[in-house]
Amino acid sequence: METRLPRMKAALIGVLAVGSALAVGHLVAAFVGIGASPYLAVANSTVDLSPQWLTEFGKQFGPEWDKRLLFIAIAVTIAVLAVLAGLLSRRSPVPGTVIAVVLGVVSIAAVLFRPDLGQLAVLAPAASLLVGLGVFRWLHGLATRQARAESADAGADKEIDRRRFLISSGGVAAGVGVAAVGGQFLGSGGDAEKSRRALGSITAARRAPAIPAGADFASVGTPSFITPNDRFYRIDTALTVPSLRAEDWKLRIHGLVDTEVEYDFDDIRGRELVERVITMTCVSNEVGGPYISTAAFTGVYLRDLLMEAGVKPEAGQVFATSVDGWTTATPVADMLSEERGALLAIGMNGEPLPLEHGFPARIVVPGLYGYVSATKWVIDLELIRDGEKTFYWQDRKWAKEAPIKTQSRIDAPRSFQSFPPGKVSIAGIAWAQTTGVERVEVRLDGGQWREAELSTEANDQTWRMWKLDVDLTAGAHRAEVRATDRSGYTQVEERVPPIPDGATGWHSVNFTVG
Ligand SMILES: Nc1nc2c(c(=O)[nH]1)N[C@H]1C(S)=C(S)[C@@H](COP(=O)(O)O)O[C@H]1N2
Ligand SMILES: [Mo]
Repeated sequence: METRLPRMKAALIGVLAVGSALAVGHLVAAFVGIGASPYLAVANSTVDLSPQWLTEFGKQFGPEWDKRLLFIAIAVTIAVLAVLAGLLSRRSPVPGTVIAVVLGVVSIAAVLFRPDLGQLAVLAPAASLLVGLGVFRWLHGLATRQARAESADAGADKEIDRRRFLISSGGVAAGVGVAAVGGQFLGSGGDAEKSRRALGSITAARRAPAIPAGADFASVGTPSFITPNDRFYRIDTALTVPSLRAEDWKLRIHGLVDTEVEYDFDDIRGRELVERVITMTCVSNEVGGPYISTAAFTGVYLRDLLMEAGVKPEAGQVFATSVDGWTTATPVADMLSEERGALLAIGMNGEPLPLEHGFPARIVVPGLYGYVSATKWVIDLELIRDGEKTFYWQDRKWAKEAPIKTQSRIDAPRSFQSFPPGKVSIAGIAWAQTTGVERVEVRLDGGQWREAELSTEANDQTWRMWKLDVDLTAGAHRAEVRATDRSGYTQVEERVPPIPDGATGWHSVNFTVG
């Protein structure tokens, strides 16, 4: 007589088999590169292969949330597949076996295509496949035996088989938890963090001028002039922070150069380090958005490194690659410009770069949005002809070149804040990197533009704070802001979205008095 597993049990077997496959893969990945975890590899490939609209849809949840949502969506998809695989295998283990092999091959392929993983990394999805298959066949066998005993009504055997299945599946579930947590713990950037701590502080021989007194209006609600490292905005496509030790880091400069050069961390640290205070901005910042921060970066001029290699005249762009395979390209002229002073940075606010901000080394180019310049975990610079290759966000319809647009934001009041009648301080930030902010104007309830007081300027590569004290009657009010830079350009009212090369429009805030 034909035996069929009960639905619940069949589904459970599917989930446990897939769960153990992913958990063991994650654990093995902790030793061969956490990115080889089949779960993370599939997630990373999903990010890289996502259609444009999905990427943009995800981004509106913010960089932390879109990652979390992606992890959840992938987990749910995998769980559904696991249940289906289980249900399809009620009569015979063949369908589940086939699905396991297919999933295994897909994750092996996903890992092989990650540019940041070595050969050994294949061990993780391979272990995953073997364990997944093993657990599936084993639990399926136990459950089938039990089902047979039940249909034959074999008294005591039935009870033994039932217990055996329960204990085995409980054991598998516990093992899944231990392996997943263990992998997460062992694989979470421990070596890189140790290497970072061993470096101590990073001090520049040529310090940036001290931040002038009155550079911010933090007392009335603007950000502090320097953003502390743990509050600096973070944007990247990395689902797990690349873990690279300073000892293992190398930067290669090649392509259209006279001589290819390679630097290790000591080469860079041993040079005369310079410190520059720079405001970084993300192109995906909406008008009024949070993706802007300022730090004192320490490093060496990229210009010096590029000159050592000798840039050939036909080179038009510097194509940069990070250890996790993310790429960008920056016009050679911007990298070589002395006024701009693009850096290969190894320090941020006196410390080595935090892991999330590109440890051991990143690029910072004042005046250009991060996606066309600020490669974190950078390991390779190739001089190419203009347009010879396309880079990560260019392939996703963002502009090839993207200087930062002059912008301003109201930080106080917050939207929908209410005040007692009397004096209200309106305050915020404005930025026009490499040009400098000339003037900021505020308009209340659609009235006359009034010039705001500007904070003391640190340099033309950083933001500038502004404030205006106003007396307002009771009721609802609306404040708008616009900045003018030293080229004479005044922000236009017309709103354009961030894609393809940065948002425009006036930021406004509604609040009430009374
Ligand atoms: N390797 C890598 N570097 C990257 C990115 C990335 O996704 N991967 N994102 C870029 C973008 S879009 C921005 S705005 C800046 C953000 O740098 P931060 O996270 O240190 O603020 O890094 C840039 N460098
Ligand atoms: Mo960005």
